[in-house]
Amino acid sequence: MRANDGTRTGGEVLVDQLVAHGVGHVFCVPGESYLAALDAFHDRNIAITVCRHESGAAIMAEAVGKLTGRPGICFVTRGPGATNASPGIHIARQDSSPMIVFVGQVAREMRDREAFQELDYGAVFGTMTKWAAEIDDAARIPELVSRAFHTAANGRPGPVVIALPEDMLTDRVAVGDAPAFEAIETWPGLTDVSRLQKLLWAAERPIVLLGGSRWSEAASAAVMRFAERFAVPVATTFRRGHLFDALHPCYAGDLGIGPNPKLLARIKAADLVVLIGGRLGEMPSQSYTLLDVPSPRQTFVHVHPGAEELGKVYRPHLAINAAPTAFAAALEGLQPPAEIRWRDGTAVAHADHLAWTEQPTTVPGAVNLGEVVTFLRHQLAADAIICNGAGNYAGWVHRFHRLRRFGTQLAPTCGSMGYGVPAAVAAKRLHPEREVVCFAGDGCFLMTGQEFATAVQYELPIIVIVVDNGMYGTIRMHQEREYPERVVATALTNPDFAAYARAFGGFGATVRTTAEFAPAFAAARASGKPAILHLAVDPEAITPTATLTGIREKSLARVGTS
Ligand SMILES: Cc1ncc(C[n+]2csc(CCOP(=O)(O)OP(=O)(O)O)c2C)c(N)n1
Ligand SMILES: [Mg+2]
Repeated sequence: MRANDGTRTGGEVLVDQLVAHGVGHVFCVPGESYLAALDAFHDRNIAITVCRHESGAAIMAEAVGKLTGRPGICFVTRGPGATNASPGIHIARQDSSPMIVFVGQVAREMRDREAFQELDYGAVFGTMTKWAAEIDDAARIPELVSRAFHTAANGRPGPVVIALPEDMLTDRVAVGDAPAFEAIETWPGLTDVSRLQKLLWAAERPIVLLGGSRWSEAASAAVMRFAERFAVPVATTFRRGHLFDALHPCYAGDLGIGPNPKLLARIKAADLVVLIGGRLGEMPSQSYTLLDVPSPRQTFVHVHPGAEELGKVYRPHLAINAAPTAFAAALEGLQPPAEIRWRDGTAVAHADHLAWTEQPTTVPGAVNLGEVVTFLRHQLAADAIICNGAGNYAGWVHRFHRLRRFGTQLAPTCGSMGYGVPAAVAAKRLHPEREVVCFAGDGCFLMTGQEFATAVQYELPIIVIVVDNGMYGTIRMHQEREYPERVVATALTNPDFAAYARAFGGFGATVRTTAEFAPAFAAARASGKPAILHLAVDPEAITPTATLTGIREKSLARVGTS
């Protein structure tokens, strides 16, 4: 119960800061270590989602950061709660998503005795976060929480961990709220823009790559207008496909794992590469083989909101420290050359992309995941949100689904399994009016599948497509490549995922042939419940273009001749 003497508990001050900063959703697993903060939510209009595991809560918060560009918030208890949250923190780090994790902490007078579940959060999360701190004085909550929001969202966004000693949260203080935070825009300078103009005018074969965070619908639209005016080909980097309309005439494709070889060749042959927002990390750079490190042969322009990323791996010819939101607006001021020499090449690039993604490949087995994905392409509205985690199954989703709009993709660029289900729960919680479809492998799904219970609890009719090949397929593929026929620890004995869904109170159906998918999907939709469609796929279908046996035989032949 709130007092009326002008004082508030630390917990109340904390929750009031979240209100002040415009937080609408919080994800948590409760703990006795932050009861006073939990209690303060009772009187405030913030939606709380209680989860089944802190990894789910943290991934949901990261997904909110990814979708909205504003810090996603999660609350977890000390020790095991905090360490359970670490996947989400790591994802926020690598995916540059703004997020704040509030963690309970032992009372101040017990610190440094290794009290119950005590951890040194600065030491544990220091290298994974942008900032890890503990609030010792309730009167400083407004200051430090304001800093947490700014730190998480500014420059290259990322995670912040704030530890809350239990007794601090019950202290009473008289202190004012901080004003709402605003992420700081980083604008390109006039000389940056004119130098870019000159480079574009001098180019013969330019290409633009989009990635990273700090985008918006308006920024994505501005880049599309720029692309149109310059007739320049644009590719999106690993799991950032939603930044550009896949059917835009300038779209050259998705630069992810196993991309269109023609796209790779085009980037290698380009004389100007303009990377906006991303880091071009190990996956999109094809293990750092696409551009030379540190000096790309192509003229390389790197636009990034974090100054520390510029020159970190690649030495740019032109480094522009700007957020994509601001940079995209500045693109409106650029003038295309009178004659665009690369126009025809762009048309070819888009045709190559369409050809690569149009028709599902033929694969062994009765369920063709490519056909399932292309079926959904025509079924789902353009604003449907597609979620996935990590595993070979995702290769079909990234290749054959065509993302048309900003904010329709939730996927871990850091390849963390278990991402899809919690991300889907968060997306549906934020956007109940939009359809949310999650793809998960059999391995991926059971890492965080218990959050299906959260979907049931909050009546969130997400549709989860579990692609069951009875194995950690990606690792089996690598195993057959490196150690053919020596299968260790990659086979999985799975439950009946459709029955799992029903046991939780959701809708479940098993799909054994491609033809069974459409009616199962329609029934899932019609049920109005969270749903799992259990796809029994053939383990031989290891990628859209390779079979397990094919990979094994190829590597056996290699071993035999070496
Ligand atoms: C949290 C986590 N643990 C382990 C890995 C290593 N890993 C990458 S893919 C993969 C197997 C994925 O299996 P599944 O979800 O069934 O998809 P499949 O490859 O079979 O399609 C593993 C274990 C990872 N990326 N993330
Ligand atoms: Mg699998």
